[in-house]
Amino acid sequence: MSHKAGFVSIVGKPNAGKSTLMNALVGEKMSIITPKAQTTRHRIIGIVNEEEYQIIFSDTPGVIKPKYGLQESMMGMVNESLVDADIVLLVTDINERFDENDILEKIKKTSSPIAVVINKIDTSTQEEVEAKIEYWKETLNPEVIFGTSALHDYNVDAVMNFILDKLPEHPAYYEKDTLTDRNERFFVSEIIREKIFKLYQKEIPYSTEIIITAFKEEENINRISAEIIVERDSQKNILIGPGGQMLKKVGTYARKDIEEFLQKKIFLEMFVKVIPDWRNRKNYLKSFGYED
Ligand code: GDP
Ligand code: K
Ligand code: MG
Repeated sequence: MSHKAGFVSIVGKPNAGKSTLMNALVGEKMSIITPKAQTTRHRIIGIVNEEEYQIIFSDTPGVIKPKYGLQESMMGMVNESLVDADIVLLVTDINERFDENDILEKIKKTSSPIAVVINKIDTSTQEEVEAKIEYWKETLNPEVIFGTSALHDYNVDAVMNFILDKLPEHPAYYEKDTLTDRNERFFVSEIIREKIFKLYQKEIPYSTEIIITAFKEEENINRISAEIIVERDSQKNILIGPGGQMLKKVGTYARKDIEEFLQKKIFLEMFVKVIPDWRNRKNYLKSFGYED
């Protein structure tokens, strides 16, 4: 039986309604959502799993990369999240001014199908909606334009049908079992990765990988062990920092977010391990899930 899977990038200005739309799209089918988790390629905000498809919604991974500085650096964000999106949703508040700028140039350059979602149409007249549709036809000429009210779940199903129509044939990217600790493990490792991205210069984040080696659920606490894999002793030293200070920081920040995510107290221990040249070693890549 054929199976579809892909990444849907939701881009747009702050407060356009991206999160609200995503929640409406994911709806009851939501297997997991986190505003925190980051991956190398995408910031995953929600995954929809069905027998025949898996949709991975994501936005703005650029925010975790220090080089982009201010989170408002929307160009950077758009740039990043477009890299390998299978489908792009540009969400725009019908009331916002969307000036001509590079963002649109970047969007125009992607080869992925684009939908413009004019959101919050509950706050405007039919004429205003029509005018905006004209505007977007002229400015971007996307594959399709929707008028939605994500807040009131109006016309969100049309957006969903567009996604399902454009989703590529592909095996699932992530485990499809329902909310098990596998999923939680994945997000826990992503939270740790995010902290490493935030706390270290660029070489370190890109040469590390995180493996959750233990995830023990007790009544009042989860005991989590993680291995941080690096390629060289020098990287291990940087990660740990003088007197272990840096790693301690990673642990403190990560624990806070993981507790918020799991809604439970956790005990987190982390070990840094050197595996020379792990990127080139196939069996390791395999066990990290980069190849199937
Ligand atoms: P994001 O920053 O793009 O993720 O935007 P949010 O999803 O957080 O929404 C920003 C604000 O707009 C929130 O107060 C939402 O309740 C509101 N909002 C989102 N969608 C709609 C809509 O369709 N109609 C109206 N009236 N408000 C909306
Ligand atoms: K917001
Ligand atoms: Mg949001």
